[in-house]
Amino acid sequence: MKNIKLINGYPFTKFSRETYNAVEMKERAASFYEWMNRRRTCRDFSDKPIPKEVIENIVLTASTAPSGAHKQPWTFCVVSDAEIKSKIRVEAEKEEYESYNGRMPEDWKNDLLPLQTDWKKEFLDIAPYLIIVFKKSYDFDEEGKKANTYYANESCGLACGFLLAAIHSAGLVALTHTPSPMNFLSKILNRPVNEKPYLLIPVGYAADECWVPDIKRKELDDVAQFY
Ligand code: IYR
Repeated sequence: MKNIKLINGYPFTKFSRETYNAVEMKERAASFYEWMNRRRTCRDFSDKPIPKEVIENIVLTASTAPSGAHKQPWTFCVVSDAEIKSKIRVEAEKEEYESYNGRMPEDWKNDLLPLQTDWKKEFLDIAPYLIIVFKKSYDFDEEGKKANTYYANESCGLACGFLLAAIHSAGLVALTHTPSPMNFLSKILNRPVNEKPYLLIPVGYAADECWVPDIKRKELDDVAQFY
């Protein structure tokens, strides 16, 4: 039976987990870093199908992320329907065309040159799944009354991090795509007023031939200060 005790009337369950000795811990931390450092953002997807169950577990993993007051202020819209994907591509490309041809300042476009991105987003049709993450700035309770969420931005960022790690762990690739503005996603997916589009993430196998920018990641000294 589950070990439950009440603290001020609220149920708590006893938490325990395995620990590792220093040697094992060093080895696990190093190999996890090595594994995560192999993750790359990909723009060339295969259309090869993925079992739905895999996507379900990826979304469940994302939803294990910590969130403000445990409100889990997110909805993951999972799109595999070709017609909806195509609608999303048309609208995303409209916005991206405007962004690349006027809205984005020159220095921004220059910073993107090493990544060779442009307004064309064919991956939105090709990737077998698009996961569109919606952020709930507030929620509705069972009676339909407004209910608060907290740190929805931070919470969704954490959930997306977990999502990307889960995708990587399954041997799949993703792209954190940020069409801007992205309110067209609320319309196409018919989302309620309390949800705002947060990130659009195509998921799939990398294409047989997939090239990614030859970028380097910052050294520890450049990203950390030890006190
Ligand atoms: N939203 C555009 C532009 C873009 C912006 C950043 I910052 C990137 O790291 C990559 C692309 C797009 O998705 O193409």
